[in-house]
Amino acid sequence: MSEELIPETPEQETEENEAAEAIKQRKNGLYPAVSDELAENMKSGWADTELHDLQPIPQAEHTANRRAALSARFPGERLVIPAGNLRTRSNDTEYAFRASTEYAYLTGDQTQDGVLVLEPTGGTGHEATLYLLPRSNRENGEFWLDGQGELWVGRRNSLTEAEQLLGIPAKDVRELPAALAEATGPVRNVRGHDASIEAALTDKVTAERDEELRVYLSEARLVKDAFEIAELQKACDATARGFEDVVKSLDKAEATSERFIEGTFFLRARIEGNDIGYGSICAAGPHATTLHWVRNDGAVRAGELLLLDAGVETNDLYTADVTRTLPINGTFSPLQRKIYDAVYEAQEAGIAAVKPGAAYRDFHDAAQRVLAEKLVEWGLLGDLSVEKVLELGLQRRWTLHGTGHMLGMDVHDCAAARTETYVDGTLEPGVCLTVEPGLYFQADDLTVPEEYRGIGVRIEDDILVTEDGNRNLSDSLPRRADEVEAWMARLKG
Ligand SMILES: [Mn+2]
Repeated sequence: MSEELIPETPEQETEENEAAEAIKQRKNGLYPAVSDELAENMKSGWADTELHDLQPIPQAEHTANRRAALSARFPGERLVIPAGNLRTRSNDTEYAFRASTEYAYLTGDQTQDGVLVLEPTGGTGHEATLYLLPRSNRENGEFWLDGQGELWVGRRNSLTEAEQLLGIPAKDVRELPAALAEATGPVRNVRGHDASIEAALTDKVTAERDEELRVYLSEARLVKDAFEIAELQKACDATARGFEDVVKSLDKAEATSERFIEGTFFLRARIEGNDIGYGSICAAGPHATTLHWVRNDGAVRAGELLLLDAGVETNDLYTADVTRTLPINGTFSPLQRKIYDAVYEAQEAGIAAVKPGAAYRDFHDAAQRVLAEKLVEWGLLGDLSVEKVLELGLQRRWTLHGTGHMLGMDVHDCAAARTETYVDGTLEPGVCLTVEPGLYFQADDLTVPEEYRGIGVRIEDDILVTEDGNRNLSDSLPRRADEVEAWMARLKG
């Protein structure tokens, strides 16, 4: 990549302080030190590329419903939901931008620095306005001299185009701080995304009230609408293809490292979606016992297992979260298979407990019970009964984590929801969660037979609660041991 254009210094007599002044002025939006002729030349000769009569994005009717629900919850209050800003990676390079979940959920837009404002209208209801950076000004040089000018970063939608696409009136985001400063009445802001908005609102908001907004937006996403369910299915389907890509290239991973697996899956995520929804866990051999192994720099060896936990995030920012544990050479050893079958059985019990009216905790309890039974059966817990093991939670030395979580735009979705609506809540149609039991025997665990050490198995699927039970959105990937082996044999050819 190239650097931002630095205005040339006109003559030798330019002093250092003049250069500093020039840079300061540029930062103020003025662009000196290019010749008058060039500046004049760059103003004109550009075609009008305004697009007309754009159709609304497919999500527009759903985002309108979501805003209406939000409006009903906070009548008479001004609500401010920022997309967030670019974050510096190093010097003048930034991380890839990913709009805040709250903003994208309510607008279908993903523009950096965008802000959704819901203005209360009299007694009930709100008027939504989207504050965005408009197209670059060509008269003042912003277009080609500013690092965020369209010449550098690409064409933006005009405000009129954004209005048509998103179904929300749009204004220049540079007007927003002053508008917020002038505004009176109660305000709530989603914190943590846009420091300039927080600064503008600092005297008008409270942490408690802002938190209520954040909690509402988390709980609103507990039940997915039809658009969201279709997106999650899309994410799972793309993820399944990514897993197939990995199996097909396992020989190359064996010749290099886990990084080949990470890169292979990432390629699929970028082709079919926006990104990976979280750092891929590409854990071969004993790395499978490290729950969040994302260094992915280890060796991939035949005879060991690969635990791959990865998910494609769609272009509308819904992510899958799928794990398969695969024998790298295509065939489970007897001990690997014994442990794998136990986890499979636990997952089956967990999935069976996902249905409308069930307590959220049920699927976790069902899976933990199966795992505890297996650990007792294998003699790893002495003479203790399964009931006693579960009562004391002793199985957790090897099961380690909860059996699942809500899934959606965030991989750990709805994380701000209150305990009573999430962990202590009841499942209903439209809820989507992961069921992902595992068993992990650390390489240095002296309490298990030596041959267990360094084996980690997790199987994770994305389960939608339906009217009469559930649907496994990721069931295009095999789970049963013999089916996994047959699938791998076919793909490895
Ligand atoms: Mn998960």
